Amino acid sequence: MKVQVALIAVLCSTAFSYKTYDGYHVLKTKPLAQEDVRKFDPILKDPTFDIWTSFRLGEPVEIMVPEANVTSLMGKLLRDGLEPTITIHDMGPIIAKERMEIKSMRKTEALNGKAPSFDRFLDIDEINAYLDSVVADYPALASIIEIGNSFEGRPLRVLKLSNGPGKSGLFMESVIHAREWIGPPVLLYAINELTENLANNQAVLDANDFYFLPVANPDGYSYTWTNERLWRKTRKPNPGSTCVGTDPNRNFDWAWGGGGPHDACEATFPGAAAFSEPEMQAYADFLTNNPSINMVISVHSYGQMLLYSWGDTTAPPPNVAILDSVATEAIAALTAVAGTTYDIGSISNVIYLAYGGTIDWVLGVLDKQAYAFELPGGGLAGFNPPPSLIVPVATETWEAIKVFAQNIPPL
Ligand code: 0X9
Ligand code: ZN
Repeated sequence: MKVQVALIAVLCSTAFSYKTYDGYHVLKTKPLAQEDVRKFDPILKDPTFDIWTSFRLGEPVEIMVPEANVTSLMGKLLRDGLEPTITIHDMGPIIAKERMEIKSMRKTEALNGKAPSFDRFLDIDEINAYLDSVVADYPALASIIEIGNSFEGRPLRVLKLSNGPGKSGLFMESVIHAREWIGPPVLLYAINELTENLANNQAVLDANDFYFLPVANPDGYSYTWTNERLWRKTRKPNPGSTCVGTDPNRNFDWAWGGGGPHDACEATFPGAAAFSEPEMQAYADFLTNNPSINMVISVHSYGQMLLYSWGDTTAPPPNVAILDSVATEAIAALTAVAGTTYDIGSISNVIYLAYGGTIDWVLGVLDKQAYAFELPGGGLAGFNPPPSLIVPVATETWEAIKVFAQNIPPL
């Protein structure tokens, strides 16, 4: 009996440790004008509020807020003339539904003895199993390179696809921001195209090597599956603060720490120092040590934007003409699939100044071409797109990836 009670207690605590988001609201402002941008400064500093979108002029801002703080945030936004409306009255059911769906699909897969596919999101173990299966099925093409370990000791696993030596490489990475779940399926779909569907993509693999890091922030990504669906940062504690984690996309050693001072509780906390996060240090070291990698694509969500440098200044980089023309050609190919539109431009001009970002470091320090996708979101549900969106997003994005691949600078 005692054992049973203890067991039930353990089961309950496990079942209930996942943050419910019950009562969390999402508020949406009017489309932003230039003079509105600074009104968000206090909201950005306060961890009570979670700004979802990469905000930009002419677009509304979406902010998630716990029930207890809805009135005060509404008041502030009203006073600031930002015309808030409520788009979601309760995030709880959205989070719960996503989880239930995954659970039931896993059950069906187990019953049918079928591997998971692009009809649902995969946790880190499932992603790793997929990468292992690719190596098992295509040993002549595929290999796994462990480029380092996360703070909590998870390996950072890069899948390399190559059919011969001496080629220029494309490196792609996703979920540097843990909650941006639509990223990994886009990378896995590309891997699938270059293996299972190689017959249609032979020329792509003949021309270049490919490196995929589907889980660039494994501790954060794991945490979104076990504890908090909308976690963004790494999971390394910050001495002297109760707030955990660093924004990996502010942790690179390029204009690091700009726009400060910073507090560990900010969503965009850049860390105690550049490359304070072992994941980002490993990422940077890998690119540094593999000079044949001549292009990097960082996959984020959401916002339907294709971004290039700089993030830390509105001045254009020296190679802006190339960056812009490749990006434009890639997005034209993407849009041709189903009409999805993207904004194209530099981070600082399209959204906001961002310091210590991945792609700025790649261009500024390594002098390699780098781009960032902000993939489509899930409508009102932002970071929780329905799984039915995976295939359409992955399919159209693959068309853009092929254009990027055609434009990798040769060795
Ligand atoms: O703020 C960020 O880090 C990015 N937006 S997100 O919603 N994914 O957090 C935008 C910064 C631009 N840089 C890259 N997308 N790499
Ligand atoms: Zn992101």
